[in-house]
Amino acid sequence: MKVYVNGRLVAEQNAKISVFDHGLLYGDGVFEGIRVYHGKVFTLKRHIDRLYRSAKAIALTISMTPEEMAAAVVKTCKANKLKNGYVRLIVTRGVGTLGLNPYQCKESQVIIIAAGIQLYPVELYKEGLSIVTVGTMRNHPEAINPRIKSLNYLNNVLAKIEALNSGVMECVMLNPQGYVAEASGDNIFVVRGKTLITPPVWCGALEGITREVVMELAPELGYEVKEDVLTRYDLYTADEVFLTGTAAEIIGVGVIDRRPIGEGKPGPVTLQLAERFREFTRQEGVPIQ
Ligand code: PXG
Repeated sequence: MKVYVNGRLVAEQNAKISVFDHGLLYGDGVFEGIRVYHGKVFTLKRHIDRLYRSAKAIALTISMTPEEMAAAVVKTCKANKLKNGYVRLIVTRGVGTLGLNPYQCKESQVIIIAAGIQLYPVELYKEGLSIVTVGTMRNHPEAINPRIKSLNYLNNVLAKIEALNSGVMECVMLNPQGYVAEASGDNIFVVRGKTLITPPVWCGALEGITREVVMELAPELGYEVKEDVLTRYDLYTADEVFLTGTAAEIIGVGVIDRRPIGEGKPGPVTLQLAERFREFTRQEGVPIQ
């Protein structure tokens, strides 16, 4: 595997960065997870735009333009002959001193890894995911805004630990007001009749790109989409609940807190949206030539 490190494609074993990098020392940086489907980089511009918004939000100046970044992603996919897979794009604050001061960091570091992806087991897409509500609340927006896709994912990691320790793979995270925010690595939707409801990002959700695509495709299929505050009541009483994310795509939730949701397995709306999404992955994307 060839890894992109600051403009150079190097062998995996030579892909190294400094122990003084503030990405390592303080989780000071931003990242993206991007899919490649059928030889095309899926929703690349949206990911690049979000990366630069995340960077701006933490006052990190990326040492290349968005266009150069997009070209570097495509180049890394090409070097690895990636047809279907997953790209991890990381930008750190760079090498600094053993102190918080980010102004000691001279230049951001850019790393691009084009690899395979570990999905949920296929049967879960038919049977439905079991999830639990966890006690670890989503970061307060005025502490670390959940809209920033930063390298500091401890909030999500702690929630994931709670989920795994409860014997399930994902969880519902609530915000400090007790409203539903999102899952540890996915956005969440509720289906009620012909309406899809997802929490607004101010409730503590990442502006997920899969979420955005679902919100665009759903009206074509006759569904109304609303952003609204959700409580656990809304999850427990929903017709269907599903999660969206770059890795998970669209996955139905069968059980939350040991309560069956709807029929206790992915419902017809979730399955229809998942099918439409799969079709969209064949249409959209920047070709890797
Ligand atoms: N919320 C959070 C907190 C996320 O990290 C999503 C929602 C979904 O966003 P997209 O843009 O992917 O639709 C994410 C992103 C992984 C992994 O390897 C997945 C994410 C982040 C980090 C790792 O499974 N999901």
